[in-house]
Amino acid sequence: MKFDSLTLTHLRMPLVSAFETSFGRITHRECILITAQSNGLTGYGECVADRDPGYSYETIGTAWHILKDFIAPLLLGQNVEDADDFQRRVDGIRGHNLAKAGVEMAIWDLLGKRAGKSLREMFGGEKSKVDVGVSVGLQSSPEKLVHAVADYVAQGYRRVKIKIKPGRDVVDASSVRVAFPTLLLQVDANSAYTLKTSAALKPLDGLELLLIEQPLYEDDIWDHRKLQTEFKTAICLDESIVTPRHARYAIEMDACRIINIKPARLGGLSQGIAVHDLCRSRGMPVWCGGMLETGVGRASNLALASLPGFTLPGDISASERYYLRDITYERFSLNADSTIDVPSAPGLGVTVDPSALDAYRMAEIVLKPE
Ligand code: OSB
Ligand code: MG
Repeated sequence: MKFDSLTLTHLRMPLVSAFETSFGRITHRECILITAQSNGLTGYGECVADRDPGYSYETIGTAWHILKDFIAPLLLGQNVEDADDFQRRVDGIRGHNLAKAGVEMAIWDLLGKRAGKSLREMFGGEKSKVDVGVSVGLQSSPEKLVHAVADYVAQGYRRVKIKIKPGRDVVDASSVRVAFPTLLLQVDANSAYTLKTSAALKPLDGLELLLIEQPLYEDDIWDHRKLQTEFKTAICLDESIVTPRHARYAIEMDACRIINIKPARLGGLSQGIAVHDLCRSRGMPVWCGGMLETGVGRASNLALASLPGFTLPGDISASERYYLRDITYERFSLNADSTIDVPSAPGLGVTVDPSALDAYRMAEIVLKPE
């Protein structure tokens, strides 16, 4: 597959409601849409780096730089066979997984379109619809949080994740648990605790939570092992797992009992599949995380989550939970059984609405072979 051009489009999109985590509050989400042209076909990819280095060290600015100055020159005018070939080419670029993953997604879209197969078919995904939940940000009070959760439950979400941070953990989670005694409920700390301050989380162990996501440092798998021995609730790692090797370390150390797979964090869909395969062979349950993706990234997450090892509901919600107007013509909606359909058209199975790009574009650059 010859790369004729790569277009980077910096988008800034208003969220339906502000999203607050332990690392910050956003009212708009930014991302870089990657458009790859090859032999008359167009492939799309989404780089989920945000404006600020909160979740990841990568930002729109660093991803733009790495994409333009390091990744694009390795691809333009070149024949890239597939995702493995892409990974070999970018192997010399240390880190910057969000940038790499955006391009790999566009490659998969092109490969699927060329073969006339959906990503789900290309991956060997077994499910035509996947179980999903909703991720609810920190609210101004526990009462507001219960209201927000009630609203999502009324919409049909059967699994809810709430964000926590020091001082906003046990009361928040208990309030939701009291209001919804049988709801599938989990919490996400986004690395906001230390081994010392995590003692405050102990009462969570009595709330029948599905899991406690990434309580400690993003670069520390060992201390999560120590914490897991003190909790009967499953610890789940998100930020800590940035390569398939980290997944193996976590499994071998018993650092967690569940892993959140985000292909962006791992550097591409191929790496997400590798972690899925490893976890499946070792009996480690996984689920698909989210990064408030547009319809492009959401299509990609749905295809990945159709693989059989994804046994827990993903952070993949309906389009209307995120954006009044998305950049794809397709909108994803929640089925009555708290599932979302996996796209079946070739590639990602979505089409980008150019007028939406006009509404959200902050900057754009078209890169061509020298
Ligand atoms: O930690 O899972 C996270 C969004 C941005 C950055 C990190 C996270 C999240 C979410 C949102 O929880 C999940 C979604 O896309 O619905
Ligand atoms: Mg998380």
